[in-house]
Amino acid sequence: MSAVQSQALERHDWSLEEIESLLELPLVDLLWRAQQVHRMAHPAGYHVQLASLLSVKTGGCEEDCAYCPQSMHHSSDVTGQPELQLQVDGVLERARVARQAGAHRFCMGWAWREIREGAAFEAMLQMVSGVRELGMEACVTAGMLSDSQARRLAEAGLTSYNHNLDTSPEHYDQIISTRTYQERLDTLQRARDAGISLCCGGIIGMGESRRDRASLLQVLAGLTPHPESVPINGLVAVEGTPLEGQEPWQPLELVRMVAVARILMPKARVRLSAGRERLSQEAQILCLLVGADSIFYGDSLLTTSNPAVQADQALLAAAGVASSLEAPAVG
Ligand code: SAM
Ligand code: DTB
Ligand code: SF4
Repeated sequence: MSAVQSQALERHDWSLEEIESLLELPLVDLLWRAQQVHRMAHPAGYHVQLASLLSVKTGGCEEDCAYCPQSMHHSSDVTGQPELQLQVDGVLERARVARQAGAHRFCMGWAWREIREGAAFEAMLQMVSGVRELGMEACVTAGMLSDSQARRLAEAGLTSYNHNLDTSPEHYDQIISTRTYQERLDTLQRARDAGISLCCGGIIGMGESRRDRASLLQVLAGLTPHPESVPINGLVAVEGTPLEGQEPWQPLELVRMVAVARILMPKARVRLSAGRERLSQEAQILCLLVGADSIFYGDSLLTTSNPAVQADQALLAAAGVASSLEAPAVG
């Protein structure tokens, strides 16, 4: 692809109407368009990145995100789990096991409103540099951060900071009251300014409309540059959260969301994230077909379960798609 073609693909000025009409295309037309963009932006063909997740600090979070089982505001709060916050070697051992199983990226989560200074942050920095020394990409998700924390994470070698917008600006106050949309955007900018790549996406199935989904995608595609990774989550409706009784999302709605994310952000890594246990192998293959090029890999997400490693190996084999299995350097 020429530089001119590539620039033409990367727009930041999509209107809400344009995005909404993409989301509403007849499915066969949407599949075709998304595949064309994907193939043009990835001429080397399909390659799925495997990212493993570990919850380093679980539960007891001050934020009130309605979907999250780790919020202290909900009866689902999962505190009391053994904590890994200061166990650098233990975390790195988990990263080594994930690499052995074929993971290319290791993502670590802290159920924090914002990163705190002190021993746990020093340990986080060591975990990041240790994961990088294993030859893996390192991603952290830990809430808001300051400029100096972002700089220190960058110095430790952090590849990517995950901070999701979760939903549209319009639907946001139905979901979270303890932190603003603007604070999320500011956090993303701080990570970006420190030279860390961004992992930023959202969740479907939280009572939002198609227009809300379009609006979330508009904000994501409006970021310059586009986020390097865009996780698309389907709500895992956990008992004890305010969203436990939410009507289940439709698998084809997730396919549509992935497809439009791919069309709007041709080069981003679009990660098929939470909710895969609700998708058949065939629905997951549709997601790959329309441009999902990463999955969370390993039996668990942060506090909920994820398809087994063997099932994912069977999925990639059935789809005929290469993974980043051979990619990590040995270190
Ligand atoms: N506390 C940090 C934060 O909020 O950025 C990091 C951890 S938080 C659990 C990371 C992301 O996981 C959330 O932004 C949300 O998009 C996703 N998530 C959490 N619970 C979920 C659920 N039940 N279903 C789908 N996605 C979920
Ligand atoms: C993302 O977008 N999804 C992941 C990761 N980034 C951190 C987390 C999903 C969490 C699902 C609910 C749980 O397991 O607690
Ligand atoms: Fe959960 Fe993160 Fe929200 Fe805390 S900030 S409640 S960990 S999603």
